[in-house]
Amino acid sequence: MMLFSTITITIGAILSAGQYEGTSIVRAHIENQKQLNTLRELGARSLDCFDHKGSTPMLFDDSHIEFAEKMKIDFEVLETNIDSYILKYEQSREEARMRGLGGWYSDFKTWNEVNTRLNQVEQAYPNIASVFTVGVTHEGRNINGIRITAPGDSVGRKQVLWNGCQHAREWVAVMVPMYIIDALVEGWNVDSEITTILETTEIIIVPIVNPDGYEFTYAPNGDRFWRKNRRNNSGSCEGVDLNRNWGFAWNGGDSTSTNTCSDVYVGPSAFSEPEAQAMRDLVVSLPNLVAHIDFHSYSQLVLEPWASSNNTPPRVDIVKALSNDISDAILSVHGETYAAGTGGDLLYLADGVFPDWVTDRGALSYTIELRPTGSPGFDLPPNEILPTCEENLAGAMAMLRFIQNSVSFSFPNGVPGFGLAGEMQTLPINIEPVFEEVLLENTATLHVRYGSNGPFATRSIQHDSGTQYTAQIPISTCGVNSEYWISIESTDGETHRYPLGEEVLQVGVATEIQNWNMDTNPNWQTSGLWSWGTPTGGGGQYGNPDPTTGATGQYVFGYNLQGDYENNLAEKHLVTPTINVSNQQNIQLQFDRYLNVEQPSYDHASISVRGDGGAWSTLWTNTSVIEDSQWVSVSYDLSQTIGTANTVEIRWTMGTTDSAWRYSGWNIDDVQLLALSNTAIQGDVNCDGVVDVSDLLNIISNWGFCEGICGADTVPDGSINVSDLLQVIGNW
Ligand code: 0X9
Ligand code: ZN
Repeated sequence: MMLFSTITITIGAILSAGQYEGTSIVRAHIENQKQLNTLRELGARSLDCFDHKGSTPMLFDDSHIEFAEKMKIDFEVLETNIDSYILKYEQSREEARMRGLGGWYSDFKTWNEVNTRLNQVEQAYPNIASVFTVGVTHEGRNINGIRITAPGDSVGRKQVLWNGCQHAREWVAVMVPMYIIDALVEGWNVDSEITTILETTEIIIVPIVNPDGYEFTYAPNGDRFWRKNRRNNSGSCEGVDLNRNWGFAWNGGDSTSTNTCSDVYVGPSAFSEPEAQAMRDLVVSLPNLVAHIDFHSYSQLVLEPWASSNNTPPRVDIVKALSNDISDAILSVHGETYAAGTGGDLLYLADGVFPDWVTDRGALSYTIELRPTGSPGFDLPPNEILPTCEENLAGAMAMLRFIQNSVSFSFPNGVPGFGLAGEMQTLPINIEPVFEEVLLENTATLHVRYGSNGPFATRSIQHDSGTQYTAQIPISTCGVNSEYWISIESTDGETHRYPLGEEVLQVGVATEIQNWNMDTNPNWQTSGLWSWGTPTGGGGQYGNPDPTTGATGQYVFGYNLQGDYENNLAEKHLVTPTINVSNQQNIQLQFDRYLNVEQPSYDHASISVRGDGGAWSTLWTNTSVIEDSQWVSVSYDLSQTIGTANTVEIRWTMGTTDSAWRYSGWNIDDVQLLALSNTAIQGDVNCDGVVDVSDLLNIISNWGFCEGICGADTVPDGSINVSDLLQVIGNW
């Protein structure tokens, strides 16, 4: 249920006509730092999240156009009538507000509307939410925050800070923190996870750090594209970039300027601005601050520290484990990609930013750039507000979940969906303390059972070195899924568990239908330059060259083992023989891939499948450029595509390709066709489909130690004993 379901209909402020007269939106092609600096000094503003070299949308007035022409900076004019562009956007907002889909989140909200809602939340949930003033701006507005935590003594609880809108025009960065507030208060005593989290954690949210600037972007005589605060610089230009005013690497020269007209003006000194001071003092007042997110828009990124350099941040593995968790959680909601990485890798370096200052104080701190990825930039269509909020709530929850456990568990190769019946599935794990715990490395334990009831057997997890461990998950012989969780103890006597609470991970059971390890030539049908042999490390005009061996052994099937695929290529296929799959269910294709291919506007790589000799259907095709630099294991579910067919053929395709840019193309190895079992019965030791006396007898006749995986070891603890008998009886 949504809070406050009444929809307020307010007509959005419509900018007075003529405000942007003499200004155009252009696409500038900036060749070097000098051109960029000069444009910046002249106050030409970028409509990317930030100005940069290369091709970028910018606001140019006549003086910028004159300068660009003189400096021979290439540009195209995209829009001369900015006022009508803004008017159109205002109309789309007004319509969205009238339609009211998404309730409060149907349209962006002004500073006043945000304050009203904060106060409503406090009134509706006085036990767990309290509004407070973080500080006061140049123009005398309050910067408001809200604290959310379970009733009772909150001293010693972990603290988390989320803020939005250091940058005025990044409107969706206000809506996301508001939505998270709603979800937390509404989840209290309703959602068990949120309730538990609020008992151990105090969450502080400041939706609008820069209310003066924010109001200016709505004001009739304001400026929709305003970024900075509203300091009066006593000259022709106002404002300081709050996200350049922080006292870590302040005015360091990476995307900073001392020109008051610049959008990245650093201010007269570090922390010169009341907004930055207020947020700084808030952070200083949080003794247990463990994690922070500074929300911005746009580009869809989860940015790790440092912003100011390419140095490695403290606790880098943990920093990355959490940013990957956040990015994965976001992706899982609406399929939107928010790449995780550093500013240096994904965006640009920036000095004097909020998260660097927080990182330096020892907390985990990130910048999240919200939707969209590019155009239309800050003017996110109103119907994308709610989905953006939903996916970032998932990201915020991932952060809360992560810090609940003071130990981080991560899986460098991911967690397996299935393993082979009767074999051990190897699972590499990284285990590392997030806070100050010291781990007892030899206490790492796998808790595993077949099926979803009965006791868990314990097996020790091997400690390899440093933070690296390897677990071996037993996969049952009769097709019952394995459920497992992992634990480790620390010197303070605590046990840390993954996943949290009572959750478990599951791995399915697969049996092999066919397996081609490619060590001998399977003589599949080929066309073009497809062939079996040893790859030679050739090619790589773009992307990476071919490998020099298989994933295992020396041989592979590849497209041009000598080098790159050709330009202007028609589709060239590699086709397996017809494989009998009658009576098999849930068929999976798994193989090792080493693929380099240009993005699909130009070149294509794909996999198709057909059942019973019918029409080919595409199982997978590249949706972006692919540049493998190592073998990757991939798997695909065939069951939807082939239904109940009795035979199947699989086909890999290289092409079509366009007339330029060659890549090294497909290499494939260790191709397996597997069937996933879903009919198995727990306790059925001999796999005959019933749990009966024959299973008891089987256990008794195998009584004792079990080497590897044994059918009779139904509680997979490596010994066949009374617990196995009880398991069979329990499932009779
Ligand atoms: O430049 C900024 O302040 C942020 N981007 S925005 O487009 N919203 O202005 C990015 C700050 C963090 N930057 C890096 N980690 N490089
Ligand atoms: Zn920003």
